[in-house]
Amino acid sequence: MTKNIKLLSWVDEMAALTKPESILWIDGSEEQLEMLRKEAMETGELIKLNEEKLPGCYLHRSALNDVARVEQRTFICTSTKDGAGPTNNWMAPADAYAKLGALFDGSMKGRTMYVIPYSMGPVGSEFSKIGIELTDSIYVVVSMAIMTRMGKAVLDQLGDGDFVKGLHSKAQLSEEDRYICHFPEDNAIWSINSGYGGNVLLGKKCFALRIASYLANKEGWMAEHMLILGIENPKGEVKYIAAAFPSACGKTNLAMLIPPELYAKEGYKVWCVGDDIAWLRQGPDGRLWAINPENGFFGVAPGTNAHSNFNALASTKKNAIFTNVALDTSDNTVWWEGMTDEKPAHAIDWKGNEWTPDKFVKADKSTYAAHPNSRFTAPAENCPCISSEFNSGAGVPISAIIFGGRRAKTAPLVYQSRNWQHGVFVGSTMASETTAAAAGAVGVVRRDPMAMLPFIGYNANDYFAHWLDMGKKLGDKAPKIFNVNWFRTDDEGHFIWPGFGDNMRVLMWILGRCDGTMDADETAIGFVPKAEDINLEGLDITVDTVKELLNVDKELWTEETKGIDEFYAKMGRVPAELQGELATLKANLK
Ligand code: GTP
Ligand code: SPV
Ligand code: MN
Repeated sequence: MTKNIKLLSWVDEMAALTKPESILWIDGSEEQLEMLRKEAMETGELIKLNEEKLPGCYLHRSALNDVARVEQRTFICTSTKDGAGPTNNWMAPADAYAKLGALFDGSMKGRTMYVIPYSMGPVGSEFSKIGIELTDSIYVVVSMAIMTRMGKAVLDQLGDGDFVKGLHSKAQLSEEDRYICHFPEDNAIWSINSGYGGNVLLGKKCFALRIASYLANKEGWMAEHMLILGIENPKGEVKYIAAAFPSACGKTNLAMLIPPELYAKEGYKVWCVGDDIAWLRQGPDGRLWAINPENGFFGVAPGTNAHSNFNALASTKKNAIFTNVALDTSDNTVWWEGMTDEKPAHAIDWKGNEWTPDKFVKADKSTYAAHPNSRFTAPAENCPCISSEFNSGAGVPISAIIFGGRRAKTAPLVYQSRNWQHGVFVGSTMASETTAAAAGAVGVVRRDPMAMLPFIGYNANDYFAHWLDMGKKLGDKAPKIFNVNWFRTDDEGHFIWPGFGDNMRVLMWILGRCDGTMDADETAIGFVPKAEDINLEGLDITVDTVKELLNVDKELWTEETKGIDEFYAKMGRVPAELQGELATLKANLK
């Protein structure tokens, strides 16, 4: 399929190491994928679902100990420790190659090695980059067929060019020997002993964020953990917004939101360009333009329902793969907590055990039928609100950048930074409660700068400096920067803001700020809306509640600056401009 000497010799070298029984080049054809699905059904790796209700859909169950990203076992292997910086685990490249080389040695014995050529971004776009993933997992092949543009067309586009070298083996799925290693200086990724999405679909977090952010710093663009959406007004004009929220904090939901009645009846529409990753660069007009490098959604299943996210649910109705959700045995379909109020009478839970509703205890997630980080892999083309620009190689121009996280207190519903530099400060100091998307404790507040803490592929101090540089390059054409928090809770721990589709009310204020039609009050932390300017038509929420949601509590924020002090101290060499912003914040709070 290719004459690319570098590619052919690298595949030979990796095959000599992993010793597969055979090698299969993935051409992307439906026949080949169908053959692989059949094989995976025979081994139980994939379970075929109800062909009438969920045509072309499959269920996959991962190993019980392999259900999320493993940040403790994820490494950036740069030649110096400073290259990886204070936020990453580091191994010297030679040590990592030696350690993982021993694990990869013979790891594909008796198995087939699949060679997957894939493009992040539309094939041939100026933004796009090509990767090759070698894997011994059919689940990875069929998932990459959804998540990326892949196959023969990509090899043709590659010619004798360069590519990101990704090597993955399930090996024995052993937890102690699980490693996700990135070699930014070699354009390479080695992942072993996992079968979970974020660890093994190497085009996603490993390439499109960790390797890409390293490249972006060198080449003057940005790779970010951001959704991209377009809001079309009744005149047919579309404004684009990019938003960075940590894992399981609402990107997929916001990206596909359905406008509330008050906007829908006026003719407003929302279009999804991407739900997880954005590659951004300055366009010929001086503005910041973005593409979504992916071709599908790897979305959180629990909580997704016809009301909370109709478009995401609709996207999963054909040619999708479900991972670690429950199997409803009455009709061979899938179910997860929060999909319907009524639970299935009988199901097989994500662990493969019999499950009935009487087993369910709300406070105990181990009794849930679906894993809290169960996911669907769905083609973007299934999404009812997919943007007409989704396949555009030129991308879309970004008017606003939004940061946000899960904060029970402190962060108001929305505020605007005073300028780009202040916005970078806001992003760099973001904090959020941890979620089930990564192994470890859930609900602990941690700093997660730009929602990129687990994904910055180089020194985070340099990453901040790069953000500042981008602002200087963009000048007055730079997007305005905002921060949102959908997750403020009352004293009983209930979310105060209705969220989901109603977040559009906040986006409308944001767009109003971008075109200069919306007023604001200046506070210590930036500009907040006048409560009356958040449209509450059709909601049973009072302006007073909104005032409460927008309140900037000086005591809490003074506490917050202490947390930021600590974080910046740990970071070591945060750019002086951001230190200056911190000093300004402290002065404002006095
Ligand atoms: P990753 O795929 O891990 O990057 O997650 P994501 O950022 O795309 O998050 P997603 O949209 O899948 O939402 C994760 C969880 O947050 C789900 O349980 C949602 O139901 C919940 N959620 C999303 N938006 C809102 C909101 O506006 N309000 C509230 N209260 N919950 C929300
Ligand atoms: C995330 O955790 O941010 C995800 C899922 O989008 S994963 O692909 O596992 O990273
Ligand atoms: Mn994500």
